[in-house]
Amino acid sequence: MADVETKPAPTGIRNPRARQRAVAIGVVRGLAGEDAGLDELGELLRTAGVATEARMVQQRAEPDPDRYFGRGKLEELRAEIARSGANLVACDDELAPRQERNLEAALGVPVIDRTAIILDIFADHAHSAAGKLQVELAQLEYNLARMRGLWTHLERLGAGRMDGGIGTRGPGESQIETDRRLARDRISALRRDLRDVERNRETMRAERRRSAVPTVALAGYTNAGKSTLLNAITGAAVGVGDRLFHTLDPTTRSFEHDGRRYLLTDTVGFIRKLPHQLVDAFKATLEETTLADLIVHVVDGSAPAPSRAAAIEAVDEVLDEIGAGATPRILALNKIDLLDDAGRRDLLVGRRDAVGVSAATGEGVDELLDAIAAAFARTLEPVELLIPYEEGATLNELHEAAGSLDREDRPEGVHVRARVPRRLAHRFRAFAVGGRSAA
Ligand SMILES: Nc1nc2c(ncn2[C@@H]2O[C@H](COP(=O)(O)OP(=O)(O)OP(=O)(O)O)[C@@H](O)[C@H]2O)c(=O)[nH]1
Ligand SMILES: [Mg+2]
Repeated sequence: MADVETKPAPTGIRNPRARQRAVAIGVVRGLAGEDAGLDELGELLRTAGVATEARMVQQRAEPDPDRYFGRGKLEELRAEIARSGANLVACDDELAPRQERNLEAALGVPVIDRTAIILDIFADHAHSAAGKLQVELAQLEYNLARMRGLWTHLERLGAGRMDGGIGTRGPGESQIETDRRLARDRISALRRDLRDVERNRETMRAERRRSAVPTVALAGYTNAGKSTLLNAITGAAVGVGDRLFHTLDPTTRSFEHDGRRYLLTDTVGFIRKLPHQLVDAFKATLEETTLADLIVHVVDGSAPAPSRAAAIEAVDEVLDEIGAGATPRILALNKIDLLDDAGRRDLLVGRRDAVGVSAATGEGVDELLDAIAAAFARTLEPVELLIPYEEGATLNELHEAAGSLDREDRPEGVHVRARVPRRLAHRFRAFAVGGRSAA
């Protein structure tokens, strides 16, 4: 050991070789010099392992269609890159291929957009086979659009490489066209594989539906604390992390409250300007949310009011988009352990649909469970049934569907008054007392 010189790890100085250093850029539409959007871009970059050296925003109605920024601002950006020593520009919006190309040409450093960063994080965080397929599909779709851009660009420059040789390429077909065809073939194959995954999941879901246990989905902005809340409520050990998009695959666990069993599902988080390629590729995952009886919308209650409102709005939008807009919903304002009394009051004032919780300390979790039970109860239909003794299976099913039963054993069978989920009530109609059920 003595003759091996071990260098101490550099402290305080970043390793310039390993680090990518970005200037974060964005367009602020409308008024307010607020750059909350770039805070989030900074978080995305941090999650992707990129340091943010500087930020630059331009206020304008819409980004420039050719270069994103206006010409003057572009000059400033070039100077900022030189000053800060950045080796990358990261844009808060998805760039059109043309914008990306023109920016790179004007700036002399690679330019990445918000969608590429999010896709990169998803690729890094995907562990399951399904997750990897979904991410690859989204990436290919994103790249295919860019390839097309590149292709027309090359054609215009007369650089499209013609290849009439033997092999897979047809005469006159350029390399880029071949690449595009391969990408399309791969996209078809991925969609096929995903349909198989979807079929498996559908079988599992059908089982869950048959089991009559109410399902609750946790939905919310990335990093809001959904997985931590799942763990707090069900005692699960789902991974939690202070980075964006930690969870990509859905996890379902059960819990009991007031004699009723529930299933609780944790799934992928949302973000503002969620890339449409991901919404498309993650359809199967997002469906977990659309099929729930109830959605608990988890919010980071410790975030500043404007970004909290923006996050709530973004989640509502995605829920609408995936067809879960009409599902009953509770707002769980999480991380209240980080707020003082005044902060908590401000958070909850005028919000009768919301519960303040801390998934970390367990505070408010019982109230949340009560709220879940109450919201669920509103979806229940009262039934009065007479179930013959030989219908043991039906009685078990009823137990699951209704939780506690008001039962009385009579000579001809079990007389029961209960409340069951509306979607299941039809199963018990055959045993209804006096035709229509009464409360
Ligand atoms: N102080 C505090 N921190 C919390 C609380 N709940 C979660 N966190 C922290 O917030 C971060 C994100 O938590 P997760 O549970 O991974 O969040 P998520 O919503 O599942 O995030 P994604 O899976 O990335 O969408 C982690 O660092 C948690 O430790 C809370 O009630 N209080
Ligand atoms: Mg999570």
